[in-house]
Amino acid sequence: MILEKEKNWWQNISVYQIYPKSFYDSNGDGYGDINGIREKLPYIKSLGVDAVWVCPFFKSPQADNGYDVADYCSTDPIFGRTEDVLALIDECHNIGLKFIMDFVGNHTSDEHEWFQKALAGDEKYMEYYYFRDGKNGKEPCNWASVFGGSAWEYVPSLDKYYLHTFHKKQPDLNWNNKEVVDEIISVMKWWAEKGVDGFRLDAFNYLDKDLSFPDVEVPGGEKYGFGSRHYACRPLVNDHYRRLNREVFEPYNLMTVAEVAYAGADTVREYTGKDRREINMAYMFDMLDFDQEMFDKFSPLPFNAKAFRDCIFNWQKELSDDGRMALFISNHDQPRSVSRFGNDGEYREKCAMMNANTMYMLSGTPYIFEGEEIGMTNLDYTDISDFRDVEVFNVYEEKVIKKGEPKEKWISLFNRRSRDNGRSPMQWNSNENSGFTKGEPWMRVNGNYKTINVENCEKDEKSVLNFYRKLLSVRKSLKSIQYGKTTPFALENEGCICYLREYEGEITVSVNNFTDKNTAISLPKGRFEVLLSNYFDKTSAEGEITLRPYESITAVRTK
Ligand code: TEU
Repeated sequence: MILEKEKNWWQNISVYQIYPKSFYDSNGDGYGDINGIREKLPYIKSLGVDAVWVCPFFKSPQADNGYDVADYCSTDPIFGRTEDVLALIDECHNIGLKFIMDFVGNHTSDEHEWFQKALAGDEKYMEYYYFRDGKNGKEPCNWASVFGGSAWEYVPSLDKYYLHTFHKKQPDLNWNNKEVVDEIISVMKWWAEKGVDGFRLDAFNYLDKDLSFPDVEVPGGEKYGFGSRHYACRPLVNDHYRRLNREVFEPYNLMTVAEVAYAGADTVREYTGKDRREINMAYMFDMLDFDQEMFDKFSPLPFNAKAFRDCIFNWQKELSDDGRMALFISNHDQPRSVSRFGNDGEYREKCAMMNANTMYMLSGTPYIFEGEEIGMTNLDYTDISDFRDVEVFNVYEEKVIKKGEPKEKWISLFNRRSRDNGRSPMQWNSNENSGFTKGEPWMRVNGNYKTINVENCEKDEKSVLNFYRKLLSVRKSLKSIQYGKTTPFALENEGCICYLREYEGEITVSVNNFTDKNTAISLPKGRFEVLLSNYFDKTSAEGEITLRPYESITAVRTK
């Protein structure tokens, strides 16, 4: 029986996201692992977060770093054993952390037993995936995979194609087949019984496909087009959420957060609305997509604080009455936020703190990604052999090898925009390989690790790390931040992001200058006590104040 007070335990939490391969290697094989996470739990706890979200650690050929699952109920040997996972879950609970598991349900690996049986022509298992005949000797339709190239792969022995929204080693599961949903439910229950406290649902808004598989328009010269409107946020997704909620999420009192690319506000309110009983919160991407040409991460636009702010404030407004969103500035698919939304040179530390103060004082649930709390930056790689991500390799093949575009241009774009920026090893100290491993790291450590690392941050009261700790404790102490309404102000300053949070008379402001110039802004009426400041000198503020370059404060009204 779940006690009333235990329900909605997830409402005011903050989460720390771990990419296990890059977090901490406990056995010297060059890969981060489950026991490595366990060793670092005291560090994670010291941040003041309430839960960890651990990216996939299941048996996998690692074509997409574990997002290609070959067996949902066993652990890949590079990460350890399932006993280690269970010990990690226990240890999390012992020190008061919840454990959120990454659940990859849109696809399996092509090495999963189900797909292997399908390839062998077993009709039952062919129905677990989308196998279709070709059209005029070509793919069933012209959809592109998220990682580039066609979304269909031909299987000569069956003379059929199968759909893969992502990598060709990630065939999409057919959620129109009830047996597939039953299988997923039993796997989810298996983990719930083992003690996981919640699921991060990977690409779950892609579960319903337009089964007529229509061709889409393609930009001039390209062979494949972006079919997302035929597979993202379609109606059956709600039905799936409701069934999973009824049979797994509610009975086990689990927290759920689903990735929902391309979702509009109505859809997010549907998924996460209080009375809908679907999922608890949505993890949308708009706030990270505003600095690129439509759908093309490798066509970056210069950072524009106003565009960032408009997007943030729009979502705060849309979800002010109902629905809940994840708040994040980085993850394992994204460039490092300090390099992206600020200045990672002279002002690196100030900007890392400012980004956090901008995002995590909003309404929603903070998700802090490993390394962000010490201000880790984008990569400094010089050769394609340094990279590890399949998306990078596909794009490199297409642009440099096939089209002959300059290699230097693409390496520099990868250092700015690729997913690998979020995946280089965690920088623990200034020892060899940043203290991440005693062996050969699976991916090269960023060359700046001697300066940017946890150990250095621990020694400095004014470090990014200590700012994060303070921020999380301030967030917890203020009802206005947890429950309040968000109202923007000082909108005339287009380089600033300033807002007020208000709840039962408590008023808090978050004020952030995203420019390298002094900027005057007017605070709302009253006198404010400064609780957080990335210049560490202001104690109170009132009326018109001048913000220094990248200055950022959170302050609560005292009268
Ligand atoms: O990502 C799904 C997704 O739609 C994107 O974040 C995508 O990875 C990105 O746009 C490509 O540039 C999830 C995981 O977070 C990601 O790591 C996996 O590769 C993907 O699903 C497939 O499982």
